[in-house]
Amino acid sequence: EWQAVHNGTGNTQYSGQVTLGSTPSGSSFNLTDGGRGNHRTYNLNRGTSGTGTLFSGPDDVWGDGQPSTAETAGADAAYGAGLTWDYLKNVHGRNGIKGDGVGAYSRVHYGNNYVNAFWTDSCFCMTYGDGAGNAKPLTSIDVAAHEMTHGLTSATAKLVYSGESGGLNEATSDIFAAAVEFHAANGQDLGDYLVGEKIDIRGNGTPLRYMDKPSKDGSSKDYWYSGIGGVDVHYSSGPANHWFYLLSEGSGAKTLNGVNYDSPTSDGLPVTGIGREKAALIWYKALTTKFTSTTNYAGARTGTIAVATELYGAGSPEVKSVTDAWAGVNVGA
Ligand code: ASN
Ligand code: ZN
Repeated sequence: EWQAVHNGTGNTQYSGQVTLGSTPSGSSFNLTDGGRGNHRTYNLNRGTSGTGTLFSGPDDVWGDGQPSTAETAGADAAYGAGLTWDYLKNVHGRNGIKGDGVGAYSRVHYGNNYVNAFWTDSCFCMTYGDGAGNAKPLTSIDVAAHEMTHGLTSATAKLVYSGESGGLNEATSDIFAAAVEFHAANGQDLGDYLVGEKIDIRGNGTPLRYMDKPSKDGSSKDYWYSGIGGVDVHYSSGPANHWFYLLSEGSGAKTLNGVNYDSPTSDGLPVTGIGREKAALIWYKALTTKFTSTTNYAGARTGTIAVATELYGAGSPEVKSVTDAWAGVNVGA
């Protein structure tokens, strides 16, 4: 099927000047990305329901980089959604969240002083607040990828959003948030294993979450323990986020793109990293071919070892690292 693809210019808050897919309509343009399943970006203008209005205008230039200009959050959200679409397609061969080529939509300027973002299955859409106080608009690349990945999880493993499966659901969103950010590296954002480092959601300059040592946030768990299913899913995600870091980069201190990491293991034994591309491929294949709605940490270990065995062979260094990384977060045989 032939589809016209048209590009405009976005002036974003977090990524500078970028190319955005847009659609000509009469003498105007709107923020519908024809090259990415007609993903649309809407302005809620502080409302909390419906879609508000599709961003449109005469010049095909979206935003000016300033958060006070309404289009800017739209440009950032559209860019993050496009990068996530491209990541799924180019890295995993997946055509959209459901694999059917159909785009979702984004809504920005949700409510007043709203310091969160969220995915909603029923509208197949993601929504962003503008932040409050020091907290900036939540439209950074990693937050966009995190929210869109909730749609991917809902379309695949359907990990129930409570207990250990809920922690794995949250970790899946953080893992692909990091993977998209690294894949998108564009000079301003070289990628990191932090979540929300650009939005100052805590107001003190620290990230929302740390994948190398999740407890750095004061709440997340570094290691699995029996009973972890009883904590908030944004904290029980810790061991899986930590597993992804260990598998990607290996254990111990490391500096990457100017960020210092410090990844200890629960057993004190070293883990050899296999690189984030292989680690993300293993998680993606486990999510889409092994995990079910009730997969827990033990099941995630079994599923990822099975995938690594299929991809790289029994006894491969990759299988050893996957196994060692789980042991490093206290998930054993
Ligand atoms: N921003 C949060 C998240 O995506 C919203 C929530 O708690 N579901 O995890
Ligand atoms: Zn989430």
